Amino acid sequence: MIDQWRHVFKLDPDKMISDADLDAVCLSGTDAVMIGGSSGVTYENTVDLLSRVRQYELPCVLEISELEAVVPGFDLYMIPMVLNTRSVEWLIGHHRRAVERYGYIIPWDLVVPEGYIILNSECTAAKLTEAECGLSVSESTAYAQTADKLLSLPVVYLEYSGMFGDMELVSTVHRSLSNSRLFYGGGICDTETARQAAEAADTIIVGNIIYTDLVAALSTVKAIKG
Ligand code: 1GP
Repeated sequence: MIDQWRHVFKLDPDKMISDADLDAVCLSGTDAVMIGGSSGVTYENTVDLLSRVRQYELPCVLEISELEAVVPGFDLYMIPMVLNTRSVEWLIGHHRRAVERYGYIIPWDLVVPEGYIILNSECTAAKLTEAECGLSVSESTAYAQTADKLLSLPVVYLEYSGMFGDMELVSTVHRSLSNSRLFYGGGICDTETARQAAEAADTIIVGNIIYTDLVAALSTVKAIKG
């Protein structure tokens, strides 16, 4: 399923979205909706958002950041493993606890691990996971290749959440990958940033602009699909 995705909207269960805006997002022509956030994600707000998105036909996947907020009924479960964290917890620790507790009911065929490389030190995810963000191009590429060639992760995710990233770095990382798909997220806010990011990566993830300028958010789909 993820191999065809070029554009994904990421919705934060902790943020309000009206029915009309959600309707526009789900009918925009995007390839999927990903539900996830770095703070304030609960079982209740995740169930609520899933049931609203489920009224539409597009795939809806959960990016897990909070064990207590794992809800059944998603098409896929994306599992971030933060490669440039200083804490083993965010690389493998939380994952070990989740498997120990829920291993017997985990639908493994729906699980997609993502090798996260967080590059904006100001974003909530970077602070939460104690990510070492000041990476050079070669260090970022080496992390990506570790994910691709050593760990065989299906997705490498370059996360600049809140700022538009260095597209040369993204392109260089992209060229270094053999099998992993490259997701890019961060600061996509109009047709131009969407087009540039889509040229540099396989899949672009559009988040915050949905909540601040819906028309601009919808234009990011047209930029790469239309
Ligand atoms: C966040 O990568 C996504 O996890 C999207 O980032 O909110 O900056 O669009 P933005």
